[in-house]
Amino acid sequence: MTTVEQPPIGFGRMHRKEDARFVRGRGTYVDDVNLPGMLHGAVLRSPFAHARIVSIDTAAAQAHPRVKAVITGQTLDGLKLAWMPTLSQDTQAVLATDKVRFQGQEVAFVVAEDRYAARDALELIDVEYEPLPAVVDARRALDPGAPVIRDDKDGQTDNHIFDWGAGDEAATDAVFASAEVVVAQDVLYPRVHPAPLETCGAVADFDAVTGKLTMWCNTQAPHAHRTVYALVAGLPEHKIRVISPDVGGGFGNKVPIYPGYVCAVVGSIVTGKPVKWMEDRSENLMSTGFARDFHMRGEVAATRDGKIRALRVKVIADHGAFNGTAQPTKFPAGFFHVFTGSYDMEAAHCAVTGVYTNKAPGGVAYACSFRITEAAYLVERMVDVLAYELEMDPAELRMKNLLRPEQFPYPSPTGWEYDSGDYPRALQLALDMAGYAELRAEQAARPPGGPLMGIGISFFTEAVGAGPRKHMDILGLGMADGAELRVHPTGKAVLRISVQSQGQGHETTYAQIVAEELGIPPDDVEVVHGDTDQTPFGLGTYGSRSTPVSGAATAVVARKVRERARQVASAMLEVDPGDLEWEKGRWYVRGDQSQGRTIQEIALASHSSLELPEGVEGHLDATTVYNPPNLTFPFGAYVCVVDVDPGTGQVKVRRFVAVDDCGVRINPMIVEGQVHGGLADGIGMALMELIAFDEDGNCLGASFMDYLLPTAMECPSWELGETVTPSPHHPIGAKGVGESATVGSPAAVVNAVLDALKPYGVRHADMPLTPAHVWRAIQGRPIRT
Ligand code: PCD
Repeated sequence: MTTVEQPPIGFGRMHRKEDARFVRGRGTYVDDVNLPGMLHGAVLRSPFAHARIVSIDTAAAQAHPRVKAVITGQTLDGLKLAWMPTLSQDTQAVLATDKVRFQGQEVAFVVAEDRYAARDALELIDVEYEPLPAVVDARRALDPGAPVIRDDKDGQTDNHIFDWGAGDEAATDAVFASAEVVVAQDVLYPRVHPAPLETCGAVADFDAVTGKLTMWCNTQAPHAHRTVYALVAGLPEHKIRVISPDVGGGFGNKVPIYPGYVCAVVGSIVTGKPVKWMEDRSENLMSTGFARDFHMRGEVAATRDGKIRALRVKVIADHGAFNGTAQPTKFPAGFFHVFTGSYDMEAAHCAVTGVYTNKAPGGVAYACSFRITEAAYLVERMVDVLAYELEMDPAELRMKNLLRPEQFPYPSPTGWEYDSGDYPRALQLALDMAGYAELRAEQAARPPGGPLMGIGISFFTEAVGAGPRKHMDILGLGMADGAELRVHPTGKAVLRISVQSQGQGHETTYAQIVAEELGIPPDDVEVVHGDTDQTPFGLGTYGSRSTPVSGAATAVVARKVRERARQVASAMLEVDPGDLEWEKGRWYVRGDQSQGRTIQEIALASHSSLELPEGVEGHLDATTVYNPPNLTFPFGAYVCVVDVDPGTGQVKVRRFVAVDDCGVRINPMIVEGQVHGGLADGIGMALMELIAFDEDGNCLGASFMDYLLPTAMECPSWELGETVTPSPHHPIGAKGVGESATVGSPAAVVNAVLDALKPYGVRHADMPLTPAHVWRAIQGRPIRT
């Protein structure tokens, strides 16, 4: 148990300010928004994965006494809204006009007086489909003769989306050609879903008199959404207000713009009333942004004594029916090219081919800064596969190859510059905490044929904080973020930021950054976010970018205010500004500590009749836009211990040691909470979670009965450790951490299970390692999903 006494004036453990409303059930989520006269929308979805639409008959639904409007693709076509842009510069059907391309695709939208009537009326819509063969396996999508999914696109004659690569292919091939040892392994990162507890939804309210659209929507990126609506609908931005209220988890699922949002807007325009649309659980799992679905073939070249020389990987990326991934434009495979991970090597190359399949669009960065989870998993699996082949201890193999502290800033073979790190120290700490030698001794003492135990290690490096405007934009919007800080006369402050909390505790940590810089207690700093009318422009919260970008903006804007305060203090104390020294919360005269003014006194004076020097404006406020010079590179070392019952294949996670380094921690308690959540996520993906399809493209996992989420039952009591290697370019030395554990933990769990299965000669098996899957692997029949 953590005890928290006084809230710190700055960094430190502090209970989350927002919890006062959350634990009392007083949060305001989008489904809590109820406007006078509000109507309810529901989406009719395709039962087929691939079918031509022959006809849609909406007459019976229109005749339903409580129905106000029925909208189809044809209605939208007339408004030029049947298709919308995706965040990857593809197009996506809002409501299908010609064909349906995945099971669960949006076909029609009913607006009714209540949500039950809206749902009932869906059943009155008669759609005639002509089923087509479906492409379900991404590895078959480019086969000659495979049905072409996107025949709506001019010039698209197959299911190919992009080819993309990074690294030096020739140099890599040359190392492979001369390597003593080469191992190759097919590794699948299966399709999983972020599955936030709160599903996606919106309330659209178009005011025909003022021409203003107000959109309550649980988006992770309110400003980016507003700009896209402006571009699509031709409305000026000041006539659109996006309000993202309290959000019940995002995890990347709430980054894209979904057809339901656009339908709610159209519904409001058509009916003249506010329209609410909330999806249910199955809709969320079936049709909104899934994650991963990367088919990878990794190869590692090494010396016989275990020095890794090169890494090479080919990927088939399944993007579903519309390319709806979200990542900086230049990088269609996201940041997958950090796949060399934490290791020193001569060369590396990755080649990624993106394909369409008849599955829901997505590939969102689920707790993953754009495909880093896939990359970290691949390299950590490959290192264990190499250890298996060389019969080396996986900890020793990692120690031998980890980047050394003196190599930072480290230019990676695929173009990154890792900012800072001390990797061996983090791994050693994790091994010590776990008691690695004793665990290996326990394992060695086990009699053959009995219960199995395995020890799995993973070491990860992330690249978070997208990103420098020079390299990074989404739909042409640079990834810089604004911040505004205003100190009231009484010394209380309001901070306005562009990023959007979904449970991370921004209202607390951003107040703590201001507190650290200005000495104003965090309880006196109000953090305003999630409303485009009230906050400066910025690209939102995902890819653990808030601390690296917006956290930096907050520190910078607070420092600007501190400088303004210095000018005011100099007028108050009648000394030169250069003769003032800062201590937290106060400017004082150098050499005479007793002569000083607190930030609160200065705030009042700045609003008073005090005469200020030439060129110094009154009031205590500032704005800034922060364009990060580089990403931040958090890292960590994880050790997982599992027990496996060879009779049933049941895996139990006995222990999990996680050492994370995210640079300076603003609120260590929040950081630990973030890590706990991510570790649970990792256990879920490693052992339980899979969005599966049959060969016709029917989605088999569209409920929590099939799509299993981890609970406390599956999780051990986490053992956390930390090292602190500040980011040299971040104003407060912080790196992002929100996704670290989700990125790092799946490989530790999988490596542990495969370590346990070693006596059976199993080198690799794909996630999720369900009991059936593990049992089959033991029988020598590993299955591919
Ligand atoms: N921190 C501190 N320190 C440091 C770092 C950090 O303190 N060094 C903290 C902050 O402030 C915050 C948190 O922690 O509060 C986090 O952060 P970051 O890392 O920066 O992150 P952000 O941006 O804020 O967030 C985001 C993330 C993500 S991305 C995800 S997935 C997830 C995470 O976050 N999600 C979530 N976490 C979480 N939590 C919760 N509760 N919920 C949610 O939803 Mo993506 O891309 O979207 O997929």
